[in-house]
Amino acid sequence: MKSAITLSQVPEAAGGPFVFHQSLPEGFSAAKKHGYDSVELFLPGPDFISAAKVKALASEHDLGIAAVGTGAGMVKHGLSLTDVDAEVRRKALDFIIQMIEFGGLLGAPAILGSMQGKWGGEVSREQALNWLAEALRTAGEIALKYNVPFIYEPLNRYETNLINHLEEGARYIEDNKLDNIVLLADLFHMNIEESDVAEAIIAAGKHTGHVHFADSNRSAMGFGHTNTAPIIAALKKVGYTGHLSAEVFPKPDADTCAAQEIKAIQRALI
Ligand code: LER
Ligand code: MN
Repeated sequence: MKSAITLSQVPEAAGGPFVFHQSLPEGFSAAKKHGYDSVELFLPGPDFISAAKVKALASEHDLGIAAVGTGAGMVKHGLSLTDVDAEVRRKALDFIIQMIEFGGLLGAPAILGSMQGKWGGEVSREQALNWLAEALRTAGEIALKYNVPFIYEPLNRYETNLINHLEEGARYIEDNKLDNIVLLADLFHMNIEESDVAEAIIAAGKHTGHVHFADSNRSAMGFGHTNTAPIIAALKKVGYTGHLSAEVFPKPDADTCAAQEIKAIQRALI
């Protein structure tokens, strides 16, 4: 398993669980200084910076790109794949496709988190899950052209009412015969929803493709009360070899947080 840390360039997400918010050159250099293998990027959109410039930064700092988030489509533009309005759904999918293509040029998968939206009002749960499956089918096909998967993230109940559990996500992928879709095990969401995080990872089996390595309070691992040993054992048991990525609050400050998280990742992987 490898380590990653989040770099955000989205002012609307300033209070969110992203560690470094300064310019990308400064963020890459901070990630390297702390000893991370890779960075995870949270950008305003696909045109914020060229993939070539990001590639140059990655190679200058000898860092990988673990993944690119798509949440700006929701926080900046209010786009969701399960919106009642077909035009909003179309724009949401278009935004996601462009982020897949941007990430694809970097060899990095894109993540679907908050842009999955919610069901309610005129939209039934069944309808929303059908729209989501259609969008995931398209996303998986496009990502395949770049030889990367597309990452679907079950979120806690306060952020979505679609899929809140990892195993539910695995069944959904299988029942809808979705190819090239992997799950994101965000340990913060799982701490809220799962009765046992390690067992949930084992139940989801081969489907986990990315991990947000956050403690119970969404601070750096070790600043909350998560017991990492059974979780790491579960990830090893299902053959997970991807990133443990620091999508956490920069508390008490970004540098202390980054230092704590890399220490926790290195200890967990011994
Ligand atoms: C995104 O990775 C995530 O975990 C969400 O909570 C953001 O809203
Ligand atoms: Mn997450």
